[in-house]
Amino acid sequence: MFSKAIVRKPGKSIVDGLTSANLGVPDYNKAIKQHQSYINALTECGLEIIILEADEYYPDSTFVEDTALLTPRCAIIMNPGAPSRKGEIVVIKNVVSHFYANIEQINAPGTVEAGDIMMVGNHFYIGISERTNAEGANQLINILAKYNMNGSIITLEKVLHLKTGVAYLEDNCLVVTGELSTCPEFNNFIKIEVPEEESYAANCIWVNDKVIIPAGYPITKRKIESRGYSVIETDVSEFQKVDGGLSCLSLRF
Ligand code: CIR
Repeated sequence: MFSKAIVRKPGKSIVDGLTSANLGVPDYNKAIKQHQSYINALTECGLEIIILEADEYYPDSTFVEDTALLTPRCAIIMNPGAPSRKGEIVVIKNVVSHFYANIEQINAPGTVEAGDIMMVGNHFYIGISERTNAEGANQLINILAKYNMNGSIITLEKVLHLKTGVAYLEDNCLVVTGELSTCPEFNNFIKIEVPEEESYAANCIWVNDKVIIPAGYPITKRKIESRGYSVIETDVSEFQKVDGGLSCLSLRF
């Protein structure tokens, strides 16, 4: 169960966020409203929300999930692979230090963005992507071992981050799409398959027995509900325009 989440408001500079999405430029005012609705959804799941002010210098800084891994035993500050995002960790480390005594760090030449990390109990799946390299993944596995946790590597071909295509809903159940549907590492899980046309909805989050999914993906919603989860929909279309998934907008712990 989670009790808190850290989020960061989008800045006007979100229009300059890194993207390959081809969905147009985010509307700042709409993004602010959607961000508030996202906070409301997390609150509905019983979380206390720590809201950080926007930082215009970092267009992608609303995607806080990529900057740290918050486990029950330690916090690990990332070294983002995207050069324009490296500085985002300064504020996050400071905030996280209010909640964690054990703080670790991924160091260059290792890079990891935590959108590439999926927690399944004490095990962490780590995607090797354009943002996360093998050196970073190995540093992470060594840090996890110090705290009696472990990790394994999945090499990604197409998705931006591991969690772009897979989410863990607890109870041995995964939501999967695209290249992650056929990944042998996931053979022993129950899988909810997201069809290609709804692939964006594979990035959803389990929060205290509820599942928050992006609005507008009825097939995925029905499939998740039919496994007994209560689903909350929230519109994150402005964040999708800069390749942001729903999970990236918060650090849950
Ligand atoms: C980026 O490319 O870094 C941002 N525009 C989007 C980050 C999305 N994060 C995630 O999927 N974990």
